[in-house]
Amino acid sequence: MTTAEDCLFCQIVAGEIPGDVVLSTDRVVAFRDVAPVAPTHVLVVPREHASDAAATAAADTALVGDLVAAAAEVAAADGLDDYRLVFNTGAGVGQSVFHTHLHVLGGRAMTWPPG
Ligand code: DGP
Repeated sequence: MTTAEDCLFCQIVAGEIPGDVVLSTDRVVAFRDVAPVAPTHVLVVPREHASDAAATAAADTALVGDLVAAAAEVAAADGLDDYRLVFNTGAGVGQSVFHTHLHVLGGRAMTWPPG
């Protein structure tokens, strides 16, 4: 289990590892994904460490709303009317970093369902 001490995204939030930060508040930080899969691919993360969105919700329900509100700001700043928000939850569906993060994806056509 990833703890705050050995967490990559905690280190980006703390400025210990460089990140292309596009939004920062007292509660959340948003930075561009290092391996973008769309023209806009931003990760919105809570400053407070939790392993996934459900754990964040259990600890601080309003913080999930803060993530979504920040995602909307990020999308608007990139000129997006249409965008996709994704919380991967669990390795089985592709979660690879175990610090809650909301993917903001946009700038190209997308299909549904996802792969
Ligand atoms: P997920 O697969 O849902 O856990 O998404 C993790 C995302 O994190 C993935 O799209 C790649 C991104 N990522 C991994 N390492 C780094 C990093 O060091 N910096 C940035 N900006 N993104 C990273």
